[in-house]
Amino acid sequence: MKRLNDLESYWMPFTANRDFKKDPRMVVSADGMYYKSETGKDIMDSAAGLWCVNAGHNRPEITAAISQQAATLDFAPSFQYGHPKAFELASRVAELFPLGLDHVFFTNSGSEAVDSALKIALAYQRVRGKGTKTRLIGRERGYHGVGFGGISVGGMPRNRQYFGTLLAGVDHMTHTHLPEKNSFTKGLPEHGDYLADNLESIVTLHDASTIAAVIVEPVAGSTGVLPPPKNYLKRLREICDKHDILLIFDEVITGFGRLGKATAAEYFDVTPDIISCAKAITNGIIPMGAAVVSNKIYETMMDEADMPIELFHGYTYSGHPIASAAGIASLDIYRDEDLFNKAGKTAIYLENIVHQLKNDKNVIDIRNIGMVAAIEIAPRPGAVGARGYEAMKSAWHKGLMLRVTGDTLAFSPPLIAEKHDIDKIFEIVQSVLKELD
Ligand code: PXG
Repeated sequence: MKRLNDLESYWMPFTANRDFKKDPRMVVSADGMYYKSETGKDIMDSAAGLWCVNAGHNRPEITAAISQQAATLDFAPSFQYGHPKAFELASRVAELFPLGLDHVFFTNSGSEAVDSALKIALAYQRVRGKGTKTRLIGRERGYHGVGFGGISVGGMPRNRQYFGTLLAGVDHMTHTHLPEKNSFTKGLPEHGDYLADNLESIVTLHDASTIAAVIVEPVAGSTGVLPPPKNYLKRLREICDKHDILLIFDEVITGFGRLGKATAAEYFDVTPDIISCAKAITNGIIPMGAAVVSNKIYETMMDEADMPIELFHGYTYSGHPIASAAGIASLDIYRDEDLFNKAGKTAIYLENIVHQLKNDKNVIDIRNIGMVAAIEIAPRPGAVGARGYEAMKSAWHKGLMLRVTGDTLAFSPPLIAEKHDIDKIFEIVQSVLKELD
């Protein structure tokens, strides 16, 4: 007979299922900077959930907004009908995001936000009479979620290798990771802005008349935290402008304060044509994402579309009332607590503390920007990722939830983190590193 609640029924995402189920790491509640494990142990959250719980866990203002919304309007059809909260949240997001990016297309995740951004880029090119512009350009080591669009423009080999031929007409720029020149840089690497010129080579190869858009993470996250070389993003913007190519920033991680500003676009003073975002838009409490598009794109679609429905795209849950309520409540907290500025200040402390681990065992690089940092440890010969995985398991037993990608330990604490929280995270990390063989 099948056991109820055995661990086998749930096929966990991006997880070593077999190993997890032998020794589960289970959390049952959360508050502020901490989870509580099944056994009642406090577990410090060094990753803001999965880079999303920017205001910390269990914020009563957000839970109240959700329950009130659920009791008032639990669902509203998103096609051909509206409800006020989705419009309100869209205006609030537009206000926070760069000037000229004033239109918000809601999705339910970052993957959908990326796919929506790519589709909007293609539709825009077609509607304005540039229908040959169909190619999409991503970058090696990019992560843009797990939809077919996202893995096609993405540059993480394992996320692509089992999934067939993917989208046609995609090319990739080279990544910007230059450890031999830039290791242990605090903040933005000095070297590598010239790598933006790789886009010029791609344009020469395919011709600009075939390219719709370029998509990059302003700071690559999932691949192991790669801040862009100084000036790289500005150069990318210039090349896109020169060739009439749209620039998409995937800000699923960087959006809503992670770098100490509302967006990475603001932080780097580079305005893309579309921003995909998700995660912290609702403080992670309810799934939501968005593609935030320029006035030029939106107005072209509204003015030139040859059908009453200007864009044949959308989701049952686009702008869901409860997600919208959670989003508004989250943005209220970010504003009322001046959380993005606080993050900018704590980031300086984080930079200092994380780089103090430079001489610890196996550490081969440390990178940081805003409230994001990474410690890269040397792979064990013949077993890439093994040390990272063991570090994650060991940290759990020491009371720390640690995000690991390969042999890189990635840190993105909630933006409410105080100095003593940062101290505690890295005390635990140091003791993990000490014991790791
Ligand atoms: N774009 C970027 C830049 C992301 O980081 C997605 C798209 C996809 O979002 P969804 O909501 O579909 O998962 C992401 C997601 C990690 C980690 O620790 C990163 C993500 C998700 C889970 C774990 O590296 N990023």
